[in-house]
Amino acid sequence: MQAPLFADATPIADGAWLLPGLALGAAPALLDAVAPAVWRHYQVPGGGRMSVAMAALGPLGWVADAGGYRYSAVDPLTGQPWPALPAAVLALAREAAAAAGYPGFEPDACLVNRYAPGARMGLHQDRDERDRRWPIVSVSLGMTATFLWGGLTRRAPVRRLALHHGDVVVWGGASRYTYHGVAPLAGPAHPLLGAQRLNFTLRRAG
Ligand code: MD3
Ligand code: FE
Repeated sequence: MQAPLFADATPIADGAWLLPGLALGAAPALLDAVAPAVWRHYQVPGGGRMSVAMAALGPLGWVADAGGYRYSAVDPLTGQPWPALPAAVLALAREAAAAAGYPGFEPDACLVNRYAPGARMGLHQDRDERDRRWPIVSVSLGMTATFLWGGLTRRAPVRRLALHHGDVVVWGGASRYTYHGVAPLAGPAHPLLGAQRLNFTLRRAG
């Protein structure tokens, strides 16, 4: 593994790095960016609704509908483009990706997940993005979550990792297609964000 550029970078798997607290400075910009977001609980193929509320920022947004999962330049709920991805957030994503060994990352999509206590995300792979060479940069704000990640098959053993306010994780290379999810949100409210967790995933989708 190559030497990291960020002092506290911790390797967590092949191609994946934890950058603890790297997003603390960008937290105000991230919160400003989601202020105009329109939140929704997408329906899953089985018919139920996700417990996580979702929104998107930037040129492309991830949407789920009867046709399946895809990226769209227009929010199907509003008929409008998604709110902008602020320069400070783009800069953070580039810095994190470069620190983890992925220079030249230019995200064009940011999926935002909002967890209330009890909300969870089942094990899944992220494979709706066009180019598998780019990593996903994940930023966590608010309540601490237990992140779950397994291997390249659904049956692989699952590991747990606590993600705190301000933490950034970069998932690329051999980790890009690992199964992952989030345990039901529990624990004390966050002093700044209250009883919720926000997760931003910056992606190169198109
Ligand atoms: C590992 N979000 O939006 S972020 C998602 O905390 C998603 O809301 C979770 O899974 C959340 O798709 C986890 C960490 C993460 C994001 C993408 C990954 C880990 C990943 C893609 C591949 C491998
Ligand atoms: Fe995911």
